[in-house]
Amino acid sequence: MNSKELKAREITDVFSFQHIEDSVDFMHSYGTLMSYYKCAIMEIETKFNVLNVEFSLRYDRNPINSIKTRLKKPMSLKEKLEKKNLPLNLETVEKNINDVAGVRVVCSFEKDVYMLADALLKQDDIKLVSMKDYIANPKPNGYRSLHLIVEVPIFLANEKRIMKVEIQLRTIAMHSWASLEHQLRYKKDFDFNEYVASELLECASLSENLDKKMDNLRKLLQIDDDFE
Ligand code: 0O2
Repeated sequence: MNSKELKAREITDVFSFQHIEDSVDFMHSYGTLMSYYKCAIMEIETKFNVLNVEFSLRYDRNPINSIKTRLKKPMSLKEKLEKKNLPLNLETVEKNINDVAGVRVVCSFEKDVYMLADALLKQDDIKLVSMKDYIANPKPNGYRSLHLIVEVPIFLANEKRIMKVEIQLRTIAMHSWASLEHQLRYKKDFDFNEYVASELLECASLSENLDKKMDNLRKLLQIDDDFE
């Protein structure tokens, strides 16, 4: 099976069909909706790349270390709808799942997280749907990041569509903690016990200290101090 066939199999396995014609129609609608989300991801990614270029011209450093994007997998969509007790169809996906399209921006300093979020939210085609500041208020397990759900327009040949995108902004230290914690949490046959959880919490506090120390160095070296 090639990768296209594998993807089609994944979708038909998750969304079950009684008739083959239903599945053909559905695959088309699913592909179309996902392509809209991909366009929204491209819009947001470009906006961050533009901000990165502007900032590096002005201050000779990059606030963005890396950008990663993803579309939520069919199985994750199904699980999320089940958790919300909602029927599994494309209308409920578009209406109720805010993170079908995801953009993760890894920043150099904590200050950059807020600077980039502010600069994006000031743009007149972006509408903030919700914000969760897990940097100011970390999750009990130690997770830190700034989460935004935004609406962004995409312009097609004959229509304009407003799409939702989840943006996660975090520093390199926050990202390294979250990536490793995620790996451990989903590791098969691994006993995620209280000891592991408390060690991870301590690592989260070390990572927070690292961000603070790095920020102190940035201030000491007066790097882009004048940026408002
Ligand atoms: P994936 O594969 O990363 O997409 P909601 O979307 O509002 O219904 P929730 O859980 O309230 O659900 O959203 P929240 O708190 O904003 O977090 C959603 C995403 O943040 C997760 O996506 C993770 O990417 C990340 N995240 C949140 N908490 C943690 C954590 O404790 N550890 C790590 N490593 N990441 C976290 P998904 O859907 O879980 O998966």
